[in-house]
Amino acid sequence: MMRTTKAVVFDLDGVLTDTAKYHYLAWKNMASQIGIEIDEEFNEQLKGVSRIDSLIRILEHGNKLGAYSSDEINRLANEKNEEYKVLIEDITSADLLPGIEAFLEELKEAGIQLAIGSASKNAPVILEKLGIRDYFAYIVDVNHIVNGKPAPDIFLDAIQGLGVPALEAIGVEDAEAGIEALEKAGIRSIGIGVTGDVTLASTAELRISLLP
Ligand code: B16
Ligand code: MG
Repeated sequence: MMRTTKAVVFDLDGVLTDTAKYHYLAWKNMASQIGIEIDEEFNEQLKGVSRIDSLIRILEHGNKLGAYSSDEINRLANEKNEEYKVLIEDITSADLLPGIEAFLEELKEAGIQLAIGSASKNAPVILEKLGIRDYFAYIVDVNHIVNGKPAPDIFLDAIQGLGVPALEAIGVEDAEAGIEALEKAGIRSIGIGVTGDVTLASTAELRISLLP
């Protein structure tokens, strides 16, 4: 059977590497400084969600959204990001999630185009640290994207960047917001630990044979 998939768009955090634990730690510390406690269950809602939107959800959770001006919100988000950057400083290729390197190799050999559709402004730096930057023909620059996940914009930009129609692409995501964004973009999904068109428990199960 002919494979119709010409492109794979990867989410980063939670798919290529587990930076979610560092996002959580940095948010938890920042939130507790302003008297808001968050736990791992609440943190699930922040996965795939942009930096500012994550902070807004935290402030809402603590009933403090009205207490901060937009300047203060930007300052708090910056503070969190400074701590996050320290936490990710020592990331190396040893931090790739299981099976990722083999899957990227398999896709490259098959001539499938690869892009990154991450909500993270830190994505380029993290890809360099992981040593996999060169696999990707296109990396979405979220600085130019107005609506983050669950809006489809990030993934629409990714396939446009590759020049591949939605029907010939598939996205790999670990967050509900990301699966919803793919759905709205008309792109099929592989969910890692989350329900997608194909659902996997772990990145170790990623194989080119799963692609339509
Ligand atoms: P940054 P993904 C997302 O990355 C994370 O899941 C989310 O927790 C984070 O808030 C967001 O990136 C923004 O990250 O603060 O580095 O710009 O899962 O879309 O790769
Ligand atoms: Mg993710």
